[in-house]
Amino acid sequence: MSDVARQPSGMPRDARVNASAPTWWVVFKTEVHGLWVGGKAPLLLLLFSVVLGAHAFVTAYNVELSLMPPKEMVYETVKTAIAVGVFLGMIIGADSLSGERERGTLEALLLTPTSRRQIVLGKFLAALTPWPAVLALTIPYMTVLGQGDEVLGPALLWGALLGTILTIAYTGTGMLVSFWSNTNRTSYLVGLGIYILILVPAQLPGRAQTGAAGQFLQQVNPLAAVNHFLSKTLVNNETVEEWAGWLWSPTIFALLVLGLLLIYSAPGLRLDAGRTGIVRQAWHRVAARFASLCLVLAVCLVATTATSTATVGRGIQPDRSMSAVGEVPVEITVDLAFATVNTGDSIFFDTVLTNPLGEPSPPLIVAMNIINLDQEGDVVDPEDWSPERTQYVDQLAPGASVTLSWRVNAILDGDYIVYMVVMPEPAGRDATSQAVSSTGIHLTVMPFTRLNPRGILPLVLGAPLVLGVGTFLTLRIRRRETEDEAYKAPFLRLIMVASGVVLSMGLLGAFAIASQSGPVADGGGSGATGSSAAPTESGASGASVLLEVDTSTEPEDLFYVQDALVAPAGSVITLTFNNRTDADDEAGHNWVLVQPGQEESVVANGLAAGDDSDWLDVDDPGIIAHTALIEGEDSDSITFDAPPPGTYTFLCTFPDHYAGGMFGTLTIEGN
Ligand SMILES: [Cu+2]
Repeated sequence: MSDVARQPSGMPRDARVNASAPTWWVVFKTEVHGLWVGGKAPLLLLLFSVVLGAHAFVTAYNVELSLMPPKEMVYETVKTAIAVGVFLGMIIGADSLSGERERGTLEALLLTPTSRRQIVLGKFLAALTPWPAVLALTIPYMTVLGQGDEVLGPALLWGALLGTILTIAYTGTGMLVSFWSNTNRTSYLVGLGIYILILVPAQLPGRAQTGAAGQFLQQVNPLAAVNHFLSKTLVNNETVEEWAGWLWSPTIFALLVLGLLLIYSAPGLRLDAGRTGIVRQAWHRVAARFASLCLVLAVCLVATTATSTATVGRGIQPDRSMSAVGEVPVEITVDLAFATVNTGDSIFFDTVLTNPLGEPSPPLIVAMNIINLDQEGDVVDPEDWSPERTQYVDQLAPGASVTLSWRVNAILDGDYIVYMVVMPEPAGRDATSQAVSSTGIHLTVMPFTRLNPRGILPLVLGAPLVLGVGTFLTLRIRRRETEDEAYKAPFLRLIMVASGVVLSMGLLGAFAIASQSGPVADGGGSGATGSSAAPTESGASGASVLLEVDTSTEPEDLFYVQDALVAPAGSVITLTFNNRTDADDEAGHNWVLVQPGQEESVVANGLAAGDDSDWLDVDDPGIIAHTALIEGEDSDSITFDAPPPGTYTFLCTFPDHYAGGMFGTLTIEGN
C-alpha cells in the first residue's frame, strides 16, 4: 500500500487542460485518478473482498450448525461494510495532505492561484469515493446471506445512509489529522488510534453494553450508535422512530468534522504543518504519543469492561430478609397455549388480568419471560424478542379485568416456553409482593435457512479473483502513465475495466443466489416471514401480517408444518403456502380456511366438485379464503382480511388429506 501511496498526485496535466473548470473539480478528478488508477483503492477493495468472502463463508458454514437467522447475517454484513468503509475513508483522508507534504507535491498545489478550501474540498470528495464501491461490493453477499428476507431493502437503505454519514465524519477526521501532521507516519498512527478508540467499544459483546453508563457510551460513540440502531431495527423488528434518537451522535460528529475541516481549517492550509503556531507545534509533539496512548487505552477498556461484566453476576444476590408479602390480588390468563413458527416470525397473544377480590388492586406490573427448554441452548434475552416486555396497569376495580396485547418475535430456532408474570407493586420500601404467573405458551421455532455454504464458494473465491484482475489491469495502465509522461489512459479503457469488474461481480452474485438450494431462486417471497405489523400496535386494524405455511417434504406426510397460526384482529393477512415436496411426487395440496363447523361440508363439496375443479367448490359459503391446489416445489400467495376474532380451521381438500390429518388452526386474536 505504501508503495502505491508514494505516487505523486500533485497537479498534473489536467490542471492546465481544464483551466476553466472549478478548482475543487480539478483536484477531485486528479485525486480520483490517483486513487483508482493508482491502484490504492482497487487494492483495498480486493483486500476487503477477501475479508467479506471469509466472513460470508464462515457465517454460512455456521448457519448449518447454529442457524443464525437471515436478518442477523445481513446485519453483520452491513456492520462489516460500514467498519471497512469508514476505515478506508480514514486512512485515505490521513494520507491526503501529509502525504503530499512528504512527497513534496503540496508545494505545486499551493503555488497555483486557487482557493485552499477548494483544494481541501476536492481531496475530501475524492477520499469518499471508495465507500460506494465498498457498499456495492457487499450487495451480492448480503443478498445471498439474506435468503430473500425482507430485511435486505431496509438494510441497504440504512446501511447506505448511515455508512455515508460515518464515512464523511471519519474521512474528515483523517484529513484533519493529516492537516496537522508533517509526515504520513504521524498521520496514520493518530488516525488509526482514533479509529481503534471508537471501534473497540462499538464491538464489545452485548453484555458489556448494558447499564446506564454503558448505554450512554454506546449512544455517544457514533459507530456504536449506528450499530445499535441497525441491530434494533433490522434484527429485532423494532421501529425506526423508537431508535432514531441514536442517530444524533453520528450526525453531530459528521457536521462537526465538516465544519472544522472546510470552514475553520481549510483556508489555513500550509506547506509545513509544524512550524507556525503554538498549537500546531504542540500537536506535532503530542501526536505520536497520543497514538500509542490510544492503543493502550483501547486495551484497558477491553480489560475493564471484561471484569466489570464478570462482577455483574456476583452483584445480584437474592434478598431473603424481606417481609410482608402481600396477598395475591389478581389472576392472569393467556389466550394461546402453543405455537409453531419459523425463525423470524412473530406471535401475537393477549393476557387477561382479573381482580377477583372485593377491593381495588394495587398498581400492577406485567412482565413477559422466555425460557429455553433446551439445556444446551442459548440464553434468551427477552428484550431482543419483544419490543415491549413489560406493561403497567394502574389499578383494577373489584371484579374488573383488563386485556393486554403482546408480540414476541421468534429470533432463534428452538423450543421455548413464554410465560407472563404479574407483580402487584409493593406497598413500600420494606414490603414486597408475590408474583403470579400465567400458564406457559409452548413456542416451537423452526429453523429457517436455506443457505448452502458450497453455493457461496464461487462468490467467495471469484470476487477476489475478479477484483485482482481489475487491479492488475489498472496498475498496468498506471505503469504506462508513469513511464511515459505524454501517455494518458483513454477514459474508455478505464470504463471498460470498471464495467468488466462490475459485470463479473454481478454474475458471480447471481450464480451464488441461484445455486442456493430450493425455492430461494424462484423468489416467491419464500424468505419473507415474520410480521410487518407495527410492533407496538399488534391489534391495530389494517396492520399487515405475513404468514407462511409449508407442507412436509415427504409426499406421504399429510400435515402442515405450521399448524397453529396466529394473527391480530383487523389485520390484512398475506399467506404464502409452499408445497415442499418434489415436483415428481405429484402430491397436490391446497390451503383452505373455513368457517367454524363447516370443515366436513367444505371437504365433501370439494370432493363433489371433482378433479377438474381441483377438488374445491370455490363458491362454497363455508370457505373464507383459499390458495390454489399446487404441486410440489410450487408456492401460492393469497391476501385476505382477517375474519372476526376466534379460532378457524384450515385444511387441504385433496381427497383423504383432511381425514389423514392435513389441517391446522388460524387464531385471530381480539383486541
Ligand atoms: Cu393435501
